[in-house]
Amino acid sequence: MEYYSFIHFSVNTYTDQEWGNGDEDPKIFNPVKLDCRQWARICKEAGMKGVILVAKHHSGFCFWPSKYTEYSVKNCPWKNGKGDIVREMSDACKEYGLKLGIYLSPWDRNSAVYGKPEYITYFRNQLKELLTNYGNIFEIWFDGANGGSGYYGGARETRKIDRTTYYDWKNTYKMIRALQPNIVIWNDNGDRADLRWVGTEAGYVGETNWSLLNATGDVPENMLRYGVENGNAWVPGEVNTSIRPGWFYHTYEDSRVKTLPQLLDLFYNSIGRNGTMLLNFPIMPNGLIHENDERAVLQLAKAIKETFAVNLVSGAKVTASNTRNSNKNFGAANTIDNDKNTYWATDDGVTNVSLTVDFGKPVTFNRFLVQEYIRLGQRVKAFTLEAFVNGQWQQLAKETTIGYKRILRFSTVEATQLRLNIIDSKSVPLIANMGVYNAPVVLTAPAIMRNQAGEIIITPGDKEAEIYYTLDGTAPTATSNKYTAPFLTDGKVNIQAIAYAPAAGKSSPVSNEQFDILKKDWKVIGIDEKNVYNIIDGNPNTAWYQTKDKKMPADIIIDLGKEENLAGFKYLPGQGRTTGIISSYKFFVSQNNVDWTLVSEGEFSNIQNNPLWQIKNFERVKARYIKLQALKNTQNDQAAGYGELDVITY
Ligand code: FUL
Repeated sequence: MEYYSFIHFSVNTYTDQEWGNGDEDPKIFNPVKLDCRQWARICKEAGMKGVILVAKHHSGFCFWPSKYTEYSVKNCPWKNGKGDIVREMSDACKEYGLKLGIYLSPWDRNSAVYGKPEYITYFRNQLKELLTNYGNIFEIWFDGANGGSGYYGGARETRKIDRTTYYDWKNTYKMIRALQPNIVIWNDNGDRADLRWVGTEAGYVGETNWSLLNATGDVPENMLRYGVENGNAWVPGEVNTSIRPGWFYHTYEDSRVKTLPQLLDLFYNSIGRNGTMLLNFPIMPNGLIHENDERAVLQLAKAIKETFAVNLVSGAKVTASNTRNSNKNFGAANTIDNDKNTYWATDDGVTNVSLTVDFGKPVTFNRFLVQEYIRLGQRVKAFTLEAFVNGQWQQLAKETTIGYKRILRFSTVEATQLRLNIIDSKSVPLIANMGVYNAPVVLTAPAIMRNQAGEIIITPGDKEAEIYYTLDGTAPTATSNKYTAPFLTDGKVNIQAIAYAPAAGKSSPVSNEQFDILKKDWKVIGIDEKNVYNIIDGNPNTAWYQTKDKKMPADIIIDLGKEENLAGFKYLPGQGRTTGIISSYKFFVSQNNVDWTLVSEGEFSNIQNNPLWQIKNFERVKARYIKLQALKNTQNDQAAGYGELDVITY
């Protein structure tokens, strides 16, 4: 189970919230196109092995007709209250050959008895339903989140519990294991479970990653991230993250689905670091996974497939500097026989040892995969990787743990031999499998920005890609200007760029950016904060927000340094947050920063759902100063934020 999905969907999908409060009317839950087969098909095509369905999130709303509450699909319009999403998911998983897991939130903001002992009975009853009626469940997920406040049957108060003792996990675990002997328990609430959180939802685990923790005691963040070398409990790390910023669906995140380079980072930083990868799909109100999410995850699947299609060690010769009892059963060849159950081992006490792969000819590669024979524990503490290039050994990597699987990325080399040096190991190292691959260059359209100084910076999705660009409006090819470092430009620039993989002779789609006048001499007036220059630094990922005490209308005034011929302006809201997105504005110009002329006013339509560049043209006018006045934001509060502000000149 290296790779599986999360499915987040509930009543709060319909209120556009990340957490439901427990008082959402079940009548809002009406996913008219709900199709668990679509979810399962996408997971299967993505190469996943299973699905963890959020059967009940913090709102308390149940996806199955539980006998123990009315707050469920029983009382929603979908299928006239006769539906059961857990059943449909379980059937779809069977059809697509996927395993089913369940997320059941311990925190329940609907339940009147939450916080009291009776709730534990309620919780266990629900667990029993889920673990009895839907076949084999491979994993059960107990979220640790508890924000305190909630509806709680109408009490509308804050209820605090001690999450280490309240749920009496010991007895709950007993019940779970009796009902589902093969289940894996994930729990962020106290008693040690079978899998651990890695301390972040950002999609990575430590490069050093021990699959061990201590069976008792606290687990501070560094233990979550790196595990515990000498821990006495087997608790591997599971990397959970969402394909979008949020766990639940929000239209305004349609343009923020993780890109292929981001998803590849996630893959290498989870599965590639001895972790599992649990990737979330938020479900839309209509009951489907959005096409952007599907496209992204299938692109990842394709990239993984292409990368690992040909293992370059097959046909190579492997030798070891030491082999246990010089016995062939523990021979080096076991590491390339494609069988995870055979392994190479050394004599007792030999923990500094190497394994050399001789390709017999020059081979080009940029990925190395290695696996320990994990049934006998995780052992390797330090290793290096070297390639024999032009008659010399060259170090490619210096690392710590391996574990079940470790995958290293490095710049492409051409070498005749490869050497894995185990430097230190807790005990005799046992290596079950090795792989050497040549990943194709990822060809996504490069990102182009121009900073305030006027430097053009082009970043490819894969640092091995070459970049070519044009400034004359023609389509770039591999014979255009080659980009090697940021370069200065002045005035209006129309730039087009491609990423190019020379070996494959393939190029990415074209990126195109048009920059207007240089902002080098621009000054933000009246705001004495360095970060305010994030507004004009050309980087969409840096933003500035008006201070909390600032009320609407909130102004930003910029001195352009000299009189300019203005014909419009552009506004990009902050990309990192959903607050401070200006929706209603006035735009003024001035020659002297005293007398202002209104040149444009109106709204930025649909900016909450699609927080992209807003372009407003106005009658030509000459001016030195510009003022963007925020009148309203999408949340009807006083916050005003800016990712970028720019002008259009004639
Ligand atoms: C968190 C929850 O609060 C989120 O809503 C989400 O379910 C995530 C997987 O875990 O702790």
